[in-house]
Amino acid sequence: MSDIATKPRTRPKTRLERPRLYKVILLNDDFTPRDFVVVVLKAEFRMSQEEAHRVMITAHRKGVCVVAVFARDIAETKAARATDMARGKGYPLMFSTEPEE
Ligand code: TYC
Repeated sequence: MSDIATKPRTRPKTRLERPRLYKVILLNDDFTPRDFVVVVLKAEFRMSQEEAHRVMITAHRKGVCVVAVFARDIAETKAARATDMARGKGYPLMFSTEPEE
């Protein structure tokens, strides 16, 4: 084995890994009105009408759409708030989160 491989570390590892980012994902359902999905996207994710409509239509056609990417706690809070907004109106709309690769 070479010297380089066996040499003990002389100082502690100081570089930290960058924290993982999390995707907020919009899931399609058969009941939530399209316009309401757009309202939620604009309110919770600060999207323009056009952007929110595009994301809503993508989820409607494909089943899911990535809304945005955040640090874990922000992604989870926004997904929960957006889902709760729909629950408050009696709609089954769902937002979930998952880590980026
Ligand atoms: N599919 C719903 C309808 O036809 C609209 C909708 C779109 C619901 C996107 C959820 O994530 C969604 N009323």
